[in-house]
Amino acid sequence: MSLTPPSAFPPGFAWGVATSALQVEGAAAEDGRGESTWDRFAATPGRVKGGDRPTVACDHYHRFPEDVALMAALGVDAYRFSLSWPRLFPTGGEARPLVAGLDFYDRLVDALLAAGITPWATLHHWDLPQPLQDAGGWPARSTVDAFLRLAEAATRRLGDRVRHWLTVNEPWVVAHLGYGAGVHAPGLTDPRAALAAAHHLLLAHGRAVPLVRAQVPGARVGIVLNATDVEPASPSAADAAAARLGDGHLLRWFADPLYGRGYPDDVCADLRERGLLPAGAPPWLRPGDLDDIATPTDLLGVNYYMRGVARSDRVPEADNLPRTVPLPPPDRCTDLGWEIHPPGLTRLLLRLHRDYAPRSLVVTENGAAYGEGPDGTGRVRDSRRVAYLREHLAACAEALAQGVPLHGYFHWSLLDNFEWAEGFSARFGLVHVDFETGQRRPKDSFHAYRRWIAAHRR
Ligand code: IFM
Repeated sequence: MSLTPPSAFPPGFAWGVATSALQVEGAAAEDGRGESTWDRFAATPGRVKGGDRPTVACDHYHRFPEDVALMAALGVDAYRFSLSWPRLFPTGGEARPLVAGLDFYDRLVDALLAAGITPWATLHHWDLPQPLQDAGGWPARSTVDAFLRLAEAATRRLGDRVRHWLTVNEPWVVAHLGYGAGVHAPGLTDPRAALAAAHHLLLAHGRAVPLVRAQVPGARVGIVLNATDVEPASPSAADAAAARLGDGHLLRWFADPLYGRGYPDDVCADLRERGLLPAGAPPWLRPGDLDDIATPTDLLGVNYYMRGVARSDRVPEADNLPRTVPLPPPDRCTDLGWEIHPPGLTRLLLRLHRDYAPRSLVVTENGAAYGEGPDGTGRVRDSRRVAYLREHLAACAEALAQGVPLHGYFHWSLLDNFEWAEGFSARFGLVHVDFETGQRRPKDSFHAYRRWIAAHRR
């Protein structure tokens, strides 16, 4: 499968797969678990494709031993999973976590360790307890304190065995798709609330970092950002400005404060122009917040899926230069229409290394939605995912060759799962899941990744 030599990846490089609690666990009403914003959102007609609900999902809550065995067969070093917030704190407001919820993660972690797989835990991968949302959700500062109780409880119980902790997954998505665009839970369309949510997600991250370190000997802690390399559609000045601003909203708004630079001036100016920020300090920014957000971390997680191309809407189309970045042909898009562009991953990693110099970079997610199912023999021939995987692993190797301190790659996802507003229709797994029976079938890409890992592990 590969022309990339084993020496391209350093010894100790973490080969992994990723999932998140809401997307795979199911067992929505078991052992005292509370309702999350995604349970409520999915139960609301018209919000999730096909009316799909995550109530059972992949039933990972019960089938995790089988899933750990699959990971062992795949040969991964690491499994990135998330903790279900409402499984630990059903309302988010309890003083103590639910023992049954912690017991589940205990069993999962022990099974992983017994299989020689390193657990990487994400504290918040979008399943906010609904009562916390009813009290204001991420736009409310009180949610930060509730998150710190989650971080404290999780690291206290698991910190003797879990060293790798990721605080928040993709704050841009939580804030802007959930509170701005309304296409994710909780489904609000208030861009000012989205900005407050983004700030509180960053603050929650920054304040959790010392707390994790205090409880976890030798902790490796960081945050996960979704990012892409935004290219201008043409060489025009207007498209260059659009690309710069697009990158500002998507990446710099998060990475700049995380690395001690505060919120970027050009994005603040754009938000003021659009009436979304006041002339003075934003109402959600308090003294000391930016210092907390900039607490140094051990690693930066990057989720990369597709290329971003910016075309200015500030000049009439007729006055702009012709596009030099053509629209992608269908065979360079996944089933969700996301453009496949592996060089963008190399460029993104190089750029993060150059501009922010994180101690370590990890690709915490990368993958593609393709719908292939079992053929008459039960085999799942997902050759498009095999190609996607190979091309992106080669892009990682290229970044390493150019000096990026990249220390891991986690494929999204181990299993087909509940893909948020797309429901079960978008399949990202290396393993096919029959959502009627729960049956797992490793796809061709599973075997391709297994061979790649065996060939490249040092
Ligand atoms: O499924 C999601 C995941 O939960 C967060 N990152 C992107 C994936 C694919 O959309």
